[in-house]
Amino acid sequence: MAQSAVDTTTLCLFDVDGTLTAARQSITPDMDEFLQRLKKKVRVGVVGGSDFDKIREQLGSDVVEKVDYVFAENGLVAYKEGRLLSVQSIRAHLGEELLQDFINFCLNYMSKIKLPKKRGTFIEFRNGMLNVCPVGRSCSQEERMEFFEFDQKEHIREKFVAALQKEFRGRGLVFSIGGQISIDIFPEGWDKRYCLGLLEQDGYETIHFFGDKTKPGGNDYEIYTDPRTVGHEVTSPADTKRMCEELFFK
Ligand code: M1P
Repeated sequence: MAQSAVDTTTLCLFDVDGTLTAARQSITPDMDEFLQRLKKKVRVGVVGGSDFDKIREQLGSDVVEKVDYVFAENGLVAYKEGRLLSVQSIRAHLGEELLQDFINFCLNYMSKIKLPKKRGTFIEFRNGMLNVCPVGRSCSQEERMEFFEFDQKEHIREKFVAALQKEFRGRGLVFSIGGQISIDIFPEGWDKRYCLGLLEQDGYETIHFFGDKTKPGGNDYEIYTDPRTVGHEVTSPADTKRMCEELFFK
């Protein structure tokens, strides 16, 4: 039986944590196989807030071969068809003065919070964003969950974001709560919509976006509501698969 051709006018773009995988976990074999099946129907890409190493950890070291696009750090590090397309630098964009003001403020603020646990790597300096983490990125999975639950009760990150918004008003920065333990910081316009600019030259007729943090303040909100995408809100990887089955396999 003849196989139907890939629809190259349609792109499905997936958030990673909570959409293709559980938060910071590896993709399941079932979901991995599903993406390969989907790739025979339409073009497939991923857009994560995390850096490229974390996306590879979660989706596989061959992720750039497995999907058509990998947009790490919201697309600030971009791969297309297995090759590096572009890299943006927050260091050059913001300049040392603002960077140091920001880092100093965060370290000072975090030094005054008492948490159930504190570990190491409180600020992760990435290509296109800074990731600030009160518990410390080197925490264990157990300590991560402990902080996450504590944060839901005490609103540690929401209060931190409010303080950052007050301190850095008018200085062109955005603060986004994307995952369980940290806050992403990047220049205005460098949210997940950044990758849509890179896709413009490829002339897709339809770009479907699937994400779980689609409410205001979530790191999928801007791309989910952008007129250039058809946004789909999902609740888990299983829900993402179910929705795609409905859209592309029925
Ligand atoms: O993909 C969502 C977020 O994943 C991680 O968040 P956390 O470690 O807080 O769960 C981070 O990589 C973050 O940058 C990213 O937005």
